[in-house]
Amino acid sequence: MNVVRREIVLVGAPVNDGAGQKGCVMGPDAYRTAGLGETLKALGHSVTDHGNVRLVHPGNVAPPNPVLRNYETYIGWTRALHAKAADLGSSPVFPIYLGGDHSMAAGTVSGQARAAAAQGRPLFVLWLDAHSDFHTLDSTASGNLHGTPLAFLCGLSGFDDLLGAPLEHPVSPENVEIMGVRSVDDAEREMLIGLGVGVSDMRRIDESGVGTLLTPFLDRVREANGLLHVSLDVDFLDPEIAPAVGTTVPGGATFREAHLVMEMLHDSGLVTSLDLVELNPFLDERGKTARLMVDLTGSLFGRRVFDRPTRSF
Ligand SMILES: [Mn+2]
Repeated sequence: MNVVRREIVLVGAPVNDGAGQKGCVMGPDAYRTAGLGETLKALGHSVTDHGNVRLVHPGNVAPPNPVLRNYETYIGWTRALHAKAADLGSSPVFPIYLGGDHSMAAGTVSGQARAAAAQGRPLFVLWLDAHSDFHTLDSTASGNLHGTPLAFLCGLSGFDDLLGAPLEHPVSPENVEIMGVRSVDDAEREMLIGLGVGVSDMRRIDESGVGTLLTPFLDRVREANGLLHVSLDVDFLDPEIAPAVGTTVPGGATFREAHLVMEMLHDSGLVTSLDLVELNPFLDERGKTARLMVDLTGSLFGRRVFDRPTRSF
């Protein structure tokens, strides 16, 4: 096995207030229980667990839209995770952020983007998800803030409370590829098209295959000497194989499609940081989804899927 040894840092982000239901708070410990660290060590990498990041309370901030739920903790988590990611991004480690609902990516990705800018390199983002998470604070109808981080990260307006100032280093919308989507609201669709965000929905995956869709994106990252952040939402996967998520949408990525994405990402050598988000262990079936997410992470770090003994539960 030819694996480049990486210095991996695990960072727990027990964020739950962006989601519509409870359970993601247990995500980081479910990954630890499912053997994420051991899996990565067995592949020859070094692994350090930094434990869980703690929420920073921002004080009283009035939400700009009355429908928004837990606005203050969105701000608090964004600031705490931004600081952590900006710090880790400036050192030669590979951070894996263990979520936590997807609102955490407002902090992790903006922090990585800050660190990338300090190195003079563009940050690219691969967003593997059933949803585009591209609502603004005005356009969201549910008020669940895990539907907004990608709009914030692309520099859309209205998010200045999150870091207390306008986002200094937004991700260029054309450097974002959303893959696996099958549930997009009209307001999001308009903004995605208008800004030129790359979207590979499930129909395009059905028609072309993930390999054909992923290759040109990876080529662009390489040509730009970019850094690549991958944000993997459990609901990217088909709910048959990954039931532990509060926002299941039928018709998601299959076992092999998901592993192929991870294997291609590994072979590219381009990925520099990773979020594992939206795992809700309360909805899992005997750890099945947590183990699948760990296995997929293993593929991203060099494991090949070959025969394995049948598991007995
Ligand atoms: Mn998501």
